[in-house]
Amino acid sequence: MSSHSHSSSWTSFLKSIASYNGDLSSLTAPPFILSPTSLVEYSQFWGEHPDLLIAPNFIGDKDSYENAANADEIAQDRIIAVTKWFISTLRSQYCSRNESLGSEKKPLNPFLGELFVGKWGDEKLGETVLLSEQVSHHPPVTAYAIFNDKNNVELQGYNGIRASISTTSINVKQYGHAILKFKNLNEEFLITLPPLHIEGLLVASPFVELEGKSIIQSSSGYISVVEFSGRGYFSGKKNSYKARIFKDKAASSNKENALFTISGQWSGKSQIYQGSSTSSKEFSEFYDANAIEPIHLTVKDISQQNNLESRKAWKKVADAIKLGNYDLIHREKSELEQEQRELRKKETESGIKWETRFFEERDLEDLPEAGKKSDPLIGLSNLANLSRKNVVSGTIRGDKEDKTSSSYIHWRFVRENWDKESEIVV
Ligand code: HCR
Repeated sequence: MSSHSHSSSWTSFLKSIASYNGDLSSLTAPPFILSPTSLVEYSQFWGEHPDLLIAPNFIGDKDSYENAANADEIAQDRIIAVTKWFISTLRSQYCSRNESLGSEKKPLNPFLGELFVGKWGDEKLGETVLLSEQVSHHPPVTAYAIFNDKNNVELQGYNGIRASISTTSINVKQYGHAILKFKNLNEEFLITLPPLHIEGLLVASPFVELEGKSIIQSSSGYISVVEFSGRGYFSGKKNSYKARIFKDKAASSNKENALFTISGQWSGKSQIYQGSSTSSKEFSEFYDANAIEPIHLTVKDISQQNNLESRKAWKKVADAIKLGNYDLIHREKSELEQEQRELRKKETESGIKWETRFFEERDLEDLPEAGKKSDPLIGLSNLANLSRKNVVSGTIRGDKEDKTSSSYIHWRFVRENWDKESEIVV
């Protein structure tokens, strides 16, 4: 911490955290901990390794897979490739503020309808497009789709968070999930989002550590169980993880059944071992997060953006944050928030609800009979024995959370809406 004023404003922030009411966005944080970036931008982190995202598409093909004697091998290679892509997203998702801004920061709280769009170009792979939209303001929920039409690959998902405070950390549970479809292969994957906590609060240098699990369930049956831990649990190193690949959910009940075990740091190096043990000397390097830099997407210049696009809408606030001018930040933010309140008021008065642009809510309990199986979560959550309700991501079917919640509503991408979009361009 550099100055006395920093230290006193941080102390008042810590005190405000102590009386936290459940809504992280309502916390008034000192300017030096504010990020000039809105949370709606964070969806880009899923796509910063487009080659790894698309790689499984080139492992076998639909016909060879369905008829092949080596079908098992193909399915294993694909889930390993999806696990590698998933691990590759984590450094951007959870470390990028520390790397570029010196510590984790408090992102701007997106307004309803806020958009962040862009694309990754690649001569061989073709264009990969990101559409990210704030589909709910309270509670905050961001939905996104990342697709590459040349290869028929589509990732879609949504996320929201619920936080609680303990004496030394902020504990965050994620809601939502991602679904990765390889349409050429007729294979899809469900990915659950891990819990996390924020450490380093007492020394004003917050950083994220992941905990718990992420599950990657393939429609082939194969499952990858990724377990996270911090300093001292598996290896004494921060950002540790172990991913075990099993033939199916039943096999995953015994760790000894792991066909492959991957172990290391998601923000550094990890190795892959055959079988369930990591003590063998025979392993190969799996992924090195520091050796492969993320590829940032291209975003239009602000002068060409629509008023709903994040960087245009937040420009004045972001500039004030960069200046560290608290009064200006407060003024500019209040202006934007006031506009939003007025919009909502007008909508209530006219009885017209805000319509989300690229995503819609789908009630999985209420799908037309013929389409019951039409949502990927139904089959994939069955295979993984996960709840299909809108509960903490990765909740096991029959757990307390699953029993007490009654909502089966999830956000889904409506591709046709993008196809007929005329105002927003990437
Ligand atoms: C918890 C967090 C907001 C949510 C961010 C999420 C979970 C959003 C979805 C992304 O896919 C992954 C992701 C990464 C971020 O690490 C996570 C943020 C970390 C901090 C931020 C809090 C709201 C900020 C609290 C204020 C602190 C810094 C004192």
